[in-house]
Amino acid sequence: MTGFTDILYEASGGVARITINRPDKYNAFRGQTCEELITAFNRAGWDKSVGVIVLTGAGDKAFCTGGDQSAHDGGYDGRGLVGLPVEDLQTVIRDMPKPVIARVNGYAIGGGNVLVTCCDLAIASETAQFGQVGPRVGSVDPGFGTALLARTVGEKKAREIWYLCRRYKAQEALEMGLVNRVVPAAELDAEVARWCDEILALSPTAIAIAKRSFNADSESIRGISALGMQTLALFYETAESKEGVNAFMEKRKPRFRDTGE
Ligand code: 2NE
Repeated sequence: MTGFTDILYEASGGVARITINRPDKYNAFRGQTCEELITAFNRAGWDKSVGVIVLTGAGDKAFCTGGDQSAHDGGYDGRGLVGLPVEDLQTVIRDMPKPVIARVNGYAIGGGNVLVTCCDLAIASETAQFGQVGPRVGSVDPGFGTALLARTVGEKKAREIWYLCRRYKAQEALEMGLVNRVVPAAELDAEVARWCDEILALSPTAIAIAKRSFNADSESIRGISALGMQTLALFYETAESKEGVNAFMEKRKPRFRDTGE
């Protein structure tokens, strides 16, 4: 499919592959990236020749590092409550009636970590790293980023991830249930292809019903997300939040407690 600037799209052999193509930004997404991803997911999701969707990032450094901090001045650059239709992107991944596999080739940080959480399955390279940075950069993904993460890795672990903002190696992500499999980087594509082939041999309708039933059980989180993003838009206007963005861009430690918020 042509017409994209921030992503790559290809579909063949029953598999649609969607690649965030901003390696110089560690595959961080801006408003445009989210819009293109939503378009690509809708295309793949309703293409009857496609049985599995693979989401990944270009290069070997990053899967996705969340919102592009260089496009974020308290509001990012597009539509949606915070200038990124990120809640729509998370929703479309869940709404596609076929499995979405995260092929995690590097950092899955911030909103990138949330995308892994929203994908049905995740296969990671040994070099991948996972984590949240929101409270370090004056942000938070309140909804699928918190509540669905808690369902995935457990309440205590999810709270640790958000409250301490540590980085976790691929093996740790496997142990906490955030990913399904970890393989050496050189074997990542072959492993993803094996999982796709196994899925493609099965009944697509049975899988679609299974996916919708898993989603139905956690659907209330969509409402938490809408409420949370509305709140986040207000938080982005504060000195405390702006201090986080500025500190990241200036490569220094944030001084949140000096902002008087
Ligand atoms: C990804 C990570 C952990 C990598 O750390 P390190 O030490 O290996 O590299 P460095 O130097 O921090 O980053 C390498 C280059 O990538 C850029 C950096 O600015 C740097 O650029 P140069 O100095 O080489 O020019 N880079 C990395 N991530 C970026 C980003 N997200 N936006 C723009 N440039 C980015 C480390 O870089 C890190 O922790 N990144 C911060 C990630 C971050 O703040 N993400 C946004 C969180 S908020 C969010 O995602 C969100 C949401 O979930 C829901 C709604 C709205 C926003």
